[in-house]
This record gives sequence, C-alpha cells and structure tokens, in this order.
Amino acid sequence: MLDHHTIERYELGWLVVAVVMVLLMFAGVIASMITETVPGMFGSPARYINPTQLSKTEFAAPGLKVSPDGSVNAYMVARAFQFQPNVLRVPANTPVTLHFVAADVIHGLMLGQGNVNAELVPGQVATFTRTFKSAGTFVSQCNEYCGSGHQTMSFTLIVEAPK
Ligand SMILES: [Cu+2]
Repeated sequence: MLDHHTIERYELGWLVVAVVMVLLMFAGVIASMITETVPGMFGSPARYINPTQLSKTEFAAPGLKVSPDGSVNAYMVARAFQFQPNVLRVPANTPVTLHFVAADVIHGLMLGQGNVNAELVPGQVATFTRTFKSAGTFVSQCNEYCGSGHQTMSFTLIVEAPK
C-alpha cells in the first residue's frame, strides 16, 4: 500500500510533467508563428488593390516574370472558377515570390510543396517568397468554397529542374 505522502509525491510529479508539456506546446506555437512554419500566418504586410481594376496592375498579365536582376515573381489571379495562370512553371532551387489576389469572391490555395496556404480575399495581395526544392508536378485545388464550379477550380504547379 502507498501511504499518502508517496501519492502526493507522484501527483506533484505528474503536475510538473503536465506544466512542462503545456509550456513546451506554448513555446512551440509561438516559435512556429515566428518562423512561419504555420503557413501564411504572417505574409508580407497586406497590400490592397481594387479587385475590379486588376487590369491596371501587374496582375493584368498573370504569370511568371523574371526581372533583369534575376529575381522571379509570379502573379496569380483567382476568379470563379479558375486560377490565372492555370499552370505555373517555376524553376527549382530559385527563390520565387508568389503574389496572389482574388478578383471576385474568396478563394483559397494551398501549395504543399512550398508550405503556402493562402486565403485569397478579393483585392488583398498575398505574397510569399519560397524556394521549391524538388522538381515535379503538384496539383492543388481551390480550398475555399466559391460557388457552383468550385470543384473544378484546380491549379498545377510545375517545378522544373535546372537544365
Ligand atoms: Cu474557388
């Protein structure tokens, strides 16, 4: 039989274990927010443009743009019920800055390869810089219900190995 002093020691021990676990979880959540392993927790500071005037912005011609200095930007528009462009080819092992905006209603896109999960709010530009390491073809689906064609709204990311 355990006397009550022993039982109290065990209880204290388990209490310490529980408190340490809670503190570790708390530290883990804060660390993941700071290091952005929580996808899209903090993007670049939000930028708003008029979603009805996208033709007057860099989103007029969606797609990949390589600047003379070598920086790579991709501009993508989500609208019911397609992503523009529908297929994006990016080079592997190169930082790519992705800019997403929705033109009409809220859409969503997750790129498992790049740890991106963006809620695309009309007019709100979501920006992520990512380096895609493994070449391949990755198909994603709009992940915010956006209307009758939602289930057909897919996006293909092709990460191309350097030639
Ligand atoms: Cu959608």
